[in-house]
Amino acid sequence: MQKILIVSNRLPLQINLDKESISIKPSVGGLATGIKSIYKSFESLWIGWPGIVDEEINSKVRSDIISAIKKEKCLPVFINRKDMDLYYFGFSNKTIWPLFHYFTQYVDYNKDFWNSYIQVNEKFAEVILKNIEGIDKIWIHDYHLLLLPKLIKEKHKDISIGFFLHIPFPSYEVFRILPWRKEIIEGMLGADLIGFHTYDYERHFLSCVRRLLGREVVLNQINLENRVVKVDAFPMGIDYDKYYNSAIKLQQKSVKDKSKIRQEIDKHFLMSPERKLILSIDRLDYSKGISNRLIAFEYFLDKYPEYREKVTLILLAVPSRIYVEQYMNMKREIDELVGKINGKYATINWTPIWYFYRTLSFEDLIELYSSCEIALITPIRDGMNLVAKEYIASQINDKGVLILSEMAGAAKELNEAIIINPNNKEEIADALKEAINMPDQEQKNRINIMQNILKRYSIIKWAQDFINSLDNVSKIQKKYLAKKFNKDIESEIIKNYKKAKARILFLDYDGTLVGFQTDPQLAEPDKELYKTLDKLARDSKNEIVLISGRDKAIFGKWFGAKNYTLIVEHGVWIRKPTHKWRMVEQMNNEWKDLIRPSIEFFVDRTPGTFIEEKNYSIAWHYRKADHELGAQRAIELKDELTSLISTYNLDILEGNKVIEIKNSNINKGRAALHLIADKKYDFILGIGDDWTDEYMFEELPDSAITIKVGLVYTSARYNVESISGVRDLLKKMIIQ
Ligand code: ADQ
Repeated sequence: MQKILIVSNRLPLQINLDKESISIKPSVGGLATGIKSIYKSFESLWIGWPGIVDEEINSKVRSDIISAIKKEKCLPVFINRKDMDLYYFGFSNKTIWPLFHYFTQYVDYNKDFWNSYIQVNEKFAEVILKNIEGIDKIWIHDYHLLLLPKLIKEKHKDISIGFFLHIPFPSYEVFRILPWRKEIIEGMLGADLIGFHTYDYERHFLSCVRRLLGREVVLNQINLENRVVKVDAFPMGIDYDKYYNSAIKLQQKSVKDKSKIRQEIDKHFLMSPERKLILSIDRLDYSKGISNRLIAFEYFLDKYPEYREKVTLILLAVPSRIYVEQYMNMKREIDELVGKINGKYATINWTPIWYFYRTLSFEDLIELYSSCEIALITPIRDGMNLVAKEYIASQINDKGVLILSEMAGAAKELNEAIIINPNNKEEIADALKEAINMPDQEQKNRINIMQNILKRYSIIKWAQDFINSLDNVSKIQKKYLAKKFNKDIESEIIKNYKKAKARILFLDYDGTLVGFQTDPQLAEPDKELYKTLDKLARDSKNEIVLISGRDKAIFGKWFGAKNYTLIVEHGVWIRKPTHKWRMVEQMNNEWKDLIRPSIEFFVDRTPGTFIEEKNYSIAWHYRKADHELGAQRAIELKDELTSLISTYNLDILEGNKVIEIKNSNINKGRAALHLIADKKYDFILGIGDDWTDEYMFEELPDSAITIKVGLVYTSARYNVESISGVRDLLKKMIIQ
């Protein structure tokens, strides 16, 4: 059975120390439920902080805790009070939390916080590494452990690592503010699969990878030197059946068995049957927009006085991070706002807001969910917001209206809610009016659609989906590994090379034999390269072909006097040693005048890009442009050229940071075929690094050895990691 390690800041259990005896209560939170569902297929271990700082326990209690939680398949990472202050209350909650929720004014950039964050992440890594034997997968959770994936990957590159972020990932413009932004992104990239709640967070992250690290991103795949990383959205669900069934069970209870809160609510309905209850539940956090909600509620009572005494807002706030200054201030502000609104509108028979500041039992929570006609959930930013989903799951009578902030991840799935902007009090007030007056049939339709969505993508499905995707990434990586160049493949090639009587070597130039330069004119061949190619070309059994997108002039200058065959402009021109340039096939280039103005327009709008005009093609280079803007404009340009392309029988070639438009009957594949048609070769080698070389890999006969430089999708037989790998292989051939 495979073994999986789950890692989160907190272990999913509550430890109670009574004098010296220990009792443990497993947590029933959503995450724990989802994870449990994958335990059927895995042996598992959960690593995290047990919830007690070192200073509160002596060594005996410590070892008792270790053995007690071992029975729950958990392993502790012990943290002292100082680190808890700096790493948890500090960097996690005073730096990352506000920044990732766009509260940049609250961000504390404190070097001590950062140092402790590194240390605690290293501490987690240490515990994991000590227990890594037999582990196949690791699933790391949330913003407290952003550096951990890299720390593990560095030591164990074969272990599959997944990372899931439970909070938003902010846009590049916000994320870039962080002094340690690169370290954070690099830390996350240690994972093989990175999951977010929504596509927006995913694209923000990919944009940061592109802009901060200049990494190549293809769709949702990041190509690192030796590995691909997948990024995807997995909207976290809830244990739907648990909420729905509990609501049914509670409804069926006899009057005497009903909870205190239920009896209070029943009394309320008895006295004022027409009055509607509006529910607001959150952890007390500035990201949840509680003050905005209260201000909007006050505005609603002002704008629509006819609803006074017809509604009651139940405001339930769960104490959270109570010693952090902003949280204390916020608590004070909310207390005052509630007091002000109640003071302003209350009557003898009516209190506009019932305010609770406490944690509730699961049963009471369900009672509240199922007895409130409206849920008002208005976070300023929220990764997902499970309360919204739990409210919907608890509506067993096909009634209930959800008013939800568009800034909550859940809004992406729950389209049937009334979606509002939490900063627009008029919109919230109108949404309340709409909710109060929503016909029963419409409520039913909306609730049913949302319940179906939540039923389908439950927390269980979420966890399984994540793990399946992690397995798929491993498969993709293994596919690359199977093709990855190694000593055995190399000796096989050299063996065949030695045996062969007529050999032809097709070698792309930029990105294959030499590295990329921001100015293409600077990528001149070096002495060592000349030496290698000359030696190969000297062997009478060899034909060396440099096959490139470059133009005649530059290749003529660099290699004109050499004993190599040159194919340029992706196969337009060919020049055999000592011969003149000739065209591989006849073609016209009248279309260029039509295409050029469109490309010039892109050059004007995209700083750092330029046009390279070749005889039979036009290329638009964006290597020097801002990474993301360049990639974006490349997509736009391709889009714009689509109709011209089909009219004039043209092709768009996507090279490495270059888009080239050319006649469709020109490509490196056709040119290569042209050459091998002349003679019977028993050793054919093709090496290249970009999409233009794929034509060559595809057209060359099956017996050819085709090699792609870089670990990306390819139709070549092998991948070699870098240019130096290519040069090494060529040098080994000379020695034979
Ligand atoms: P949170 O910010 O904690 O989670 P949320 O997703 O709403 O926010 O989860 C809160 C949980 O607490 C819910 O399961 C709810 O039932 C429970 N709860 C709320 N009030 C309670 C009360 N008074 N008593 C007892 N329980 C109460 C973070 C991110 C979210 C993301 C989750 C999961 O900030 O955006 O949805 O993680 O990834």
